[in-house]
Amino acid sequence: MTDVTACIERAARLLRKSSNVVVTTGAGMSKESGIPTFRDAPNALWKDYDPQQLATREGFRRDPALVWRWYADRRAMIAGARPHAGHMALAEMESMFARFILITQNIDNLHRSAGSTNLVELHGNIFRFKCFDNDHPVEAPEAVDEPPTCACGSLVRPAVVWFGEILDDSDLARSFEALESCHAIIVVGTSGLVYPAAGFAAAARSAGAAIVEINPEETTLTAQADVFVPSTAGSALPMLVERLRG
Ligand code: BJW
Repeated sequence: MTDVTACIERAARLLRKSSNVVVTTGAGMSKESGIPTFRDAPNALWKDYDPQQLATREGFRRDPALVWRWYADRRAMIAGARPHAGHMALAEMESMFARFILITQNIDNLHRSAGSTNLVELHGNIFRFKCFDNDHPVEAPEAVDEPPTCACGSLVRPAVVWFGEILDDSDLARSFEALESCHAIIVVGTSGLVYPAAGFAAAARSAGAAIVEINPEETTLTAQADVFVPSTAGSALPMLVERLRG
């Protein structure tokens, strides 16, 4: 029996005792769909740019066309991606527990495409748009090289959450209500560096929940996890669902 199989079995045992489960996912969840993680080496075209500078209001103010093109390139790449077996496993998991919520930091729509419905997209969605000054929702604009203009005169931007921006109140309320009552939290494919998501496992733990982490690399969370599964989302999640079905 491999270590991973033993870890999956331990995770399944914990989850069988739980009727209220939170799953939280980060960029590693989408890696096997061909989408690079946020902190992976960037592709050649963007190697001279720091995502932490581009994904900010200051970055957009400084050079709106540059930030617009960065998102347009990423959107084109994401549009060609499909959910993998791990996304499908999480969609199936939704019906296995009396209460279940999936809180993703990903903006790529893949959980929705896989069929997850009780979903919080904490950092927004790259296929939605709003204006920079007033947050007016804007219909998906034509593919253009420069940000278009909203009816109010403000430039249009992707409806994602940049560094330093406040997250949506109702998304946060739904998330913390679930975290404060869950029996177990499964943390998949996040480096745990960006708040508030980086604090979710600790919030769930303070309320008495068990922590399962799935990641091929150890993270800042690993030492606190009850079970660490050293594997990828696309491999570990289908195995876990299989064990839960059995
Ligand atoms: C695999 C795998 C496989 C690989 N399978 N796994 C408290 C303390 C300090 C600072 C702050 C704080 N509270 C707030 C802040 C400021 C800031 C923050 O956290 N800064 C940190 C850098 C320190 N947070 C914010 O600004 C947030 N706003 C906020 O809190 O407002 C109130 C406030 C503001 C200011 C001060 C205080 C309070 C907003 C955060 C918005 C983040 N937005 C981004 C961009 C979204 C749009 C876009 O994509 O362009 O969201 S940043 C980026 O990081 C993106 C991601 O969702 C996010 C997290 O990254 P993630 O998902 O963890 O990806 P990676 O790449 O880091 O990790 C991938 C992992 O996958 C790795 O572990 C791999 O090993 C693993 N992996 N293959 C499974 N196959």
